[in-house]
Amino acid sequence: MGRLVVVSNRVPAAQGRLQSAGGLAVALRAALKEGSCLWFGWSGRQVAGHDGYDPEVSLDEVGNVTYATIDLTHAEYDGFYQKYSNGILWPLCHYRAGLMNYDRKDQKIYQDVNALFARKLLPLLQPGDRIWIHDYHLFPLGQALRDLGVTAPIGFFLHIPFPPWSLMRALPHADGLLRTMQAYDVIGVQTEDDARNMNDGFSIVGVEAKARVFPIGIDPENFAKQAEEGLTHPDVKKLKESLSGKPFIIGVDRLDYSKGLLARFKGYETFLARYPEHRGKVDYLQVAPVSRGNVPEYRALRRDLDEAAGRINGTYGTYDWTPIRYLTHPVPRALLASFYRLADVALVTPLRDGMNLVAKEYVAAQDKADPGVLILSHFAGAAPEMESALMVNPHDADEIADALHKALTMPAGERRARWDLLEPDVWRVTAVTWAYNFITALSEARPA
Ligand code: GDG
Repeated sequence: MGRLVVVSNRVPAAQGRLQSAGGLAVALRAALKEGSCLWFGWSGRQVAGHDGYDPEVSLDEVGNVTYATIDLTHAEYDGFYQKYSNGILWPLCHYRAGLMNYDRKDQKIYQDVNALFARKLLPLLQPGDRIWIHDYHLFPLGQALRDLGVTAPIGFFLHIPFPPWSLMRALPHADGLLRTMQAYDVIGVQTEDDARNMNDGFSIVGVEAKARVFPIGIDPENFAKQAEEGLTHPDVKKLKESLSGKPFIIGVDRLDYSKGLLARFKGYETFLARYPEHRGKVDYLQVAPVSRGNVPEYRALRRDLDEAAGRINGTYGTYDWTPIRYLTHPVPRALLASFYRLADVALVTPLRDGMNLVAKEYVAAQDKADPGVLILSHFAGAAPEMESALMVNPHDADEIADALHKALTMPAGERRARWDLLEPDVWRVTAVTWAYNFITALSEARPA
């Protein structure tokens, strides 16, 4: 069996290599467990750079995985990562063309960095390799590798939604972007909607390619274990004591406009206004670690959220009760699972989301004798698998308010019945099955 070569924009930093750090690392851990693997990408470091600057590849071997990373110049980081990937492709793929800040020169840098990735990866490749490329930062990387003569099987997985062609074509040269995807032997997306949208795009533009659905999941066993074991952690006990027996609502999202945080705060505010009996009798913790803080839209969102949290706390708070506990810094992973377990309700209300792993983590973390209630947006990629949650339209503050009231007053029998329907899928569709299914499809599509 040849090597698996994973390419993603970010590669876990040295200190995170042994443990699973972020979402992608967790999901890929299973795939990287066997055989020998190479993981290639950006180091996370920016350097000054100059004309003719050519980054060195730095190599680090940990167990069976070789991590190969390159630095980017400030100009590459700005044009490729901040502007084109996060300021254009991200909003567009989340159906927010109005937030797109398009500039032709950033597209050029995006293509150049993809070509740079291909050039730096090429000498590291070996016969028998299968290459698996991840996410919107690297749409054209497969084509860039083919242009250099790579004949290995190459697969691409898109972690975020893919919009209908009528919207996608707002991106100048979107047809060219789709055309580069002919380079892939397997193209994976999260949901049937995404596959339909992408395949419609392919057929309109006349591209011979086909997207298939490979929904991502979590490691439920590990997460359930962490949730239970963490209950004895002093910080988890402190949180529990601070609740003084009150029911507890949790939200956990990167501070991103796709997550619907502002609409969620409005929903909570409406809930406090329309259901005064819950005032002072419930606690809501929103964990929203700042992300992409240099992109203007993210800075504006943070200001809006600060203002909304302040307004809600100022309006409904009392000297001994704060309606929203709002954190813009991350909570350690070891605590998070137990926080979910303590929570009677989880609010997962993105306006658009590729999948949303938080919804699955919350379900996995529950005590099966006394599970909490998941409130889930129709627009999360997880929605089709999780329809036994309380489903809401995140744009409708009254619907969120009603769902909160319903969740907080739901009889234990109904909570258990809903959770019993949600839990099996979280165990059936996992990070392991996702990686296994994709890699199997890649091996079948073009035997290495
Ligand atoms: C993209 C797609 C798709 C969050 N806050 C903290 C923290 N987290 C962890 C969560 C979860 C992960 O980060 C977030 O995953 P999501 O799936 O919810 O969202 P994105 O980051 O937007 O991920 C998404 C995913 O890729 C996978 O394909 O599902 O749709 O947008 O694991 O628990 N972790 C810690 N502290 C925090 O404060 N430790």
